[in-house]
Amino acid sequence: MSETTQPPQRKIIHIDMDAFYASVEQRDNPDLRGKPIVVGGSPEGRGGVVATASYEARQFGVRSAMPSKTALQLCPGLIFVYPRFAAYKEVSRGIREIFRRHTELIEPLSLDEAYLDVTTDKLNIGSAIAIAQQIRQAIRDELNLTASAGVSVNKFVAKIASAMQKPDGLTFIAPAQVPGFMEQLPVDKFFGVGKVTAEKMHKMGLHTGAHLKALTEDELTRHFGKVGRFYYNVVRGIDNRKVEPYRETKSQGAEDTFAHDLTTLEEMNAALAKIALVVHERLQKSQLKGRTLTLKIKYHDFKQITRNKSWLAPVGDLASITLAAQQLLAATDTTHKKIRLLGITLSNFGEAAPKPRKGFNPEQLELF
Ligand code: TTP
Ligand code: MG
Repeated sequence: MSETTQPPQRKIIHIDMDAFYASVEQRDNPDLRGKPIVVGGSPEGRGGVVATASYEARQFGVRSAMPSKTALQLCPGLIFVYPRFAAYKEVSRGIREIFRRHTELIEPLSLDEAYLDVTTDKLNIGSAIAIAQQIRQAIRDELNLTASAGVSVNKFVAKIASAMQKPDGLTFIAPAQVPGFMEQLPVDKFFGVGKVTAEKMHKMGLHTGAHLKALTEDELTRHFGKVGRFYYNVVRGIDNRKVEPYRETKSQGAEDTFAHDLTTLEEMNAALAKIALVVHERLQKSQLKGRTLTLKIKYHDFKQITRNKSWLAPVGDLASITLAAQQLLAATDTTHKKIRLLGITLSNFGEAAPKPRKGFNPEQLELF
């Protein structure tokens, strides 16, 4: 690749709602505003952990994932609120709609958090800082909530930046600042998860990005495995992970092209039973059930037809899938035409929940 084909420097925004569940509760119930509240857990302090705390409660040291009992000890007047997930999902849809005004390159990490790539933006605003401000303003005006934003050249820096001036803040780390920013970063912050890794680093005398930068790529991979290479790059401000939009699974299926064309109904039914097994397994993995089954038939002359069956309630069990496919097949002309391919697809899933991808786990990353 010649130097002139270098892609432009990316503009990445990370947006994260402030005290998300708690803020939604305070928005919807004026009695809770300005007060220390938590969502989740139990007021008797008998059990359970809190999901999140309002910023008023955080002043007492109350935090996410803290046992209710501890939270109550820190803040005796603490108000416990039962979660309303439907309301949080609704807000989540709302913020995504706002993001979509500027880009389709949106990667949600959870209900309240997403990366946006605005290297090019729909409204030609050009400035990632201006876009982030407009998004924050729209969230305030239209949803009556606040969000914090981090703006920089890659995902890693943008995510850390968004937490730096919470709540209701925007932090921009300019390209020229990125190397210095990474060098001063404490390793624990740096690696988000990995308490164990952070401890290991501390024991090795590694406390900041600068310490990591002093190690060679070989040394880093020797001590930390494959992810060492990620560390090597990211500490130099290099994080080429793309913003990958979450795409909802619209259909799930499998098909088989046969070595010899099938001529008898018996063979065809046996082939469908095998394909149904694969489809069933895939549906189970993605935890989906479909209301429509489509059978695809390709004949030896390459002509292709499809037949559908729909149910009122979603279907995902092997027997129903196999039977429906075989019934659809039986209703076609199977006596005069040889078949070279059969396929089964399930679709019409309704609303599928996005896979939880909360947090940053470098162990699971595709490394450059
Ligand atoms: P976060 O964005 O981590 O936290 P937050 O939005 O409450 O606060 P802030 O970003 O201002 O620091 O998580 C978003 C929501 O996810 C949070 O409101 C509740 C839920 N959550 C849990 O249920 N358990 C947890 O351990 C965490 C961290 C979050
Ligand atoms: Mg948040």
